[in-house]
Amino acid sequence: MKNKIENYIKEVNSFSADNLQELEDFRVKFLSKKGIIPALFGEFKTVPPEERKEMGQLINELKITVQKKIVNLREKLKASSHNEKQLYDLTLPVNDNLGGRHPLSIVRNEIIEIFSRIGFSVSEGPEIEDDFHNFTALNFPEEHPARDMQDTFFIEKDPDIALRTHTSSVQVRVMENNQPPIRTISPGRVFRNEAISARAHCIFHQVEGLYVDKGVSFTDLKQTLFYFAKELFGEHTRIRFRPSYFPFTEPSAEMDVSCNICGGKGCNICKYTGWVEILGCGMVDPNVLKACEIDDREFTGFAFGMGIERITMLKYQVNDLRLFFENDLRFLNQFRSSVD
Ligand code: 2NL
Repeated sequence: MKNKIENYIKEVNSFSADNLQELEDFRVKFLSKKGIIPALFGEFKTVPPEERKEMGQLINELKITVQKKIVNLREKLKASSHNEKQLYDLTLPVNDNLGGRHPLSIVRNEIIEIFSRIGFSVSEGPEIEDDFHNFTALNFPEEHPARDMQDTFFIEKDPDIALRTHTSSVQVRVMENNQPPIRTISPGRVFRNEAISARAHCIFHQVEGLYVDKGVSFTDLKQTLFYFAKELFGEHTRIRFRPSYFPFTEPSAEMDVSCNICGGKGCNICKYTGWVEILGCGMVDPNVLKACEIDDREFTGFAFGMGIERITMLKYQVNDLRLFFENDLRFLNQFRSSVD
């Protein structure tokens, strides 16, 4: 019996399992009710008294060896299955799913690029603005509807602090801090208290432009924006101006480009007019220059503002503005290969 037990101990010591099933079979073989160790304890009853002490110790040694072996192997098997999950095959080709620019960023960058080629700098400013920079300096009358809760998101009242409704507020800051010549564009997010629909959103993106110097005229405005339209929509693009009104410009106009889809022949994008509106513009109102401490007898300027969503919709024929904000990959992936 002594020999038999010693052989079992050797067997257990040299045992190793490749998986949990093999380990379980091992446990059953030794420890289950009908296993080797209970059988040895059964045999123990027949051992003569003078050998009992030694046999008892040997069987216990076997039992402990088996138990330790099981704990040990279980730990090892767990660790190695964990390692397997973390093994990377470094010979595989790299994943090319790298994401890409958002369509609004692509178009914004393109607009910035066009204006920087003709000497415009880029200026940025706070999204939370005071009343002076968002309204008063821009010649909004005291009772103008844009100053109303219904149109603007106010954060505090008295003094009024609100989310900016246009990036003109950035240009007011540029004029306050710099004397002409000033040539700058300000891209950024703006906020208006509007119901969300296919054509309107409470957050959208703008690029505004401002040029102030001695002798800046409406001709400069027209030529600059004509150049811009041709660069953005193609060299055959034509432009036209319609009179309009903004508190901060006088005279004011809206600019249309010949429809980039049908080339002006008429389609459902341009509603069969051949023209699509892309921006508002005008000569900076002298009151705005004065509010920013620029001498309105010495300097004149032009300014313009456009919605990036609107231009992106025209350029890529997107028919619902909400798509820009939903982050649906089926939509965004269509722009992935575009360079900015
Ligand atoms: C539009 C129209 C416009 C301006 C923005 C501007 C800025 C200063 C002074 C005067 Cl600091 N004007 N910006 C001028 C005319 C139109 O935006 O439809 N935007 C989406």
